[in-house]
Order: sequence, then C-alpha cells, then structure tokens
Amino acid sequence: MGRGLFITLEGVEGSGKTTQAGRLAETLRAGGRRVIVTREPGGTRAGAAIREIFLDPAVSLNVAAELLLVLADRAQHVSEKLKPAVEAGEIVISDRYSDSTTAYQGYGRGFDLRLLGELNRLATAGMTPDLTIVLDCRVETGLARTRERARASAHHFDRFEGEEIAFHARVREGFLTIARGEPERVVVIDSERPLAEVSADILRQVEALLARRCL
Ligand code: T5A
Repeated sequence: MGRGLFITLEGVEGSGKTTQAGRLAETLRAGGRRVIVTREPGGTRAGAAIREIFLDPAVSLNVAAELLLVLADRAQHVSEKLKPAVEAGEIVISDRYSDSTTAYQGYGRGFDLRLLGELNRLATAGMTPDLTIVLDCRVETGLARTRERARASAHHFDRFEGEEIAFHARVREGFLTIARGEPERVVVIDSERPLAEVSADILRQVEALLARRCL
C-alpha cells in the first residue's frame, strides 16, 4: 500500500475551513478515494479533553501554557491518527495543524517564533503537510460569519473568538507570511467568495497534487 496524502486547511476564524474540509472530502470520496477528516485541537480522545480546556475562556492560561496544550494535542494526533492513516494510504484532511500555532501563538500572542518552531517540530515528529490551503478572508468577514452562526445556535464565544480585531489581524498576517515563505507547500485561496467557487479552487489544487504524485 502506497503512502496517502496529508492536506491541511488553515485560516482565521470563520474563513470556511470546516465547511470546505467536508465538501472536499465528499467530492474525493465520490471519486472513490479513501478520505478522513480530522481537526486540531480535538482529533483524538486526549485531544477532545485538551480542547475543552484550551477553548474555555473561563480557564486562565498564560501564553506558554496555551502553546504547550495545543502541542500536546498535536503530538497525540500525529502518532495516534495522522501518521497511521497516511501510511495506510488514506487522504487525510486536517482542519488546522501546525501553521495555526505559528499564526495564533506566534504572530497573534507574540511567542518567540524560533522556539515555537522547535517545539512544533517536536510535536509533529516530521509530519509535514503535502499541501496546505490557507483560506483567506478579512477578519471582519470571518467574525461576522461566526457571530451569525453563534446567534443561530446559542453558541458562546470561545477563548479566541472573543479576542480583539487587532489580534485576529496579526493572525491573518501570520498565515500570509507563512504562505510567502513556503510557496511550494502553502496556497492562499480567497474565501470571501461564494462557497462553490472556493471549493472549486481547492479541488483544483488537490487534483494537481494527486496528478503530480501519480495517485
Ligand atoms: N488554535 C488552534 C490555536 O490558537 N492554535 C493552534 O495551534 C490551533 C490548532 C479552534 C481555535 O483554536 C485556535 C484557533 C481557533 O480559534 P475551532 O472551533 O476549531 O477553534 O475554530 P475554527 O477553526 O476557527 O472554526 P470556525 O468554525 O470558527 O471557522 P471555520 O471552520 O473556518 O468556518 P466554518 O466552515 O465553520 O464556517 C463558518 C460559517 O461561515 C459560513 C459557514 O456556513 C458557517 O456558518 N461560510 C460561508 N458563508 C458565506 N460564504 C462562504 N464562502 C462561507 N464559508 C463558510
């Protein structure tokens, strides 16, 4: 059995990652591919417990504690789920991964980027995405979408959704900086457009990668 693919979706709050991960998986499955969709934080049982603490705004966390929690989630996710699935030939789509840590805890919170990179390397154990899609939209657009959803579902704001606009703007710039630094891995797609247009662009990128890898 050949190696599968590891695809990550990244971006600011409400940029459409969860929606697009589902749509991509559905299309690929309809074409006969084996696909799993997972997320960070919370892709494993340990991760689900970590997610509760990580997102709860009532739990006080300093920047290092926040960072180490999300890295613990990642270390478990990589060994328990991501690596085995990719080695078994699956296409794995992860809703957030290591670039979120660089963007949120690095660019957003101001944690030292070099040390953060080292710690991320420990957590990922060499598991680098084959393709990362950054869904890019204005922070105001993304937050308006999450606010709208919250209104419809009585959902309370989590630790990050409640942050000020300037924080989210630094996070967005962080993702765009990562993309500029690694253009062979990271593709930026404008997600202010209608869902179907965004999905079509994502699919084009994934199909090109599948063709390059002869999969
Ligand atoms: N975090 C995470 C860190 O700080 N460091 C890390 O290392 C990691 C891994 C995770 C939080 O943790 C932080 C970042 C996050 O704040 P989460 O609940 O998983 O929390 O939050 P998000 O990943 O931000 O998920 P969201 O659901 O808020 O955003 P999505 O997934 O980007 O957006 P989605 O698809 O749920 O869409 C939101 C709404 O917009 C609509 C959808 O229908 C939905 O209602 N929508 C569109 N509407 C119009 N046009 C489009 N193109 C649309 N796309 C989506």
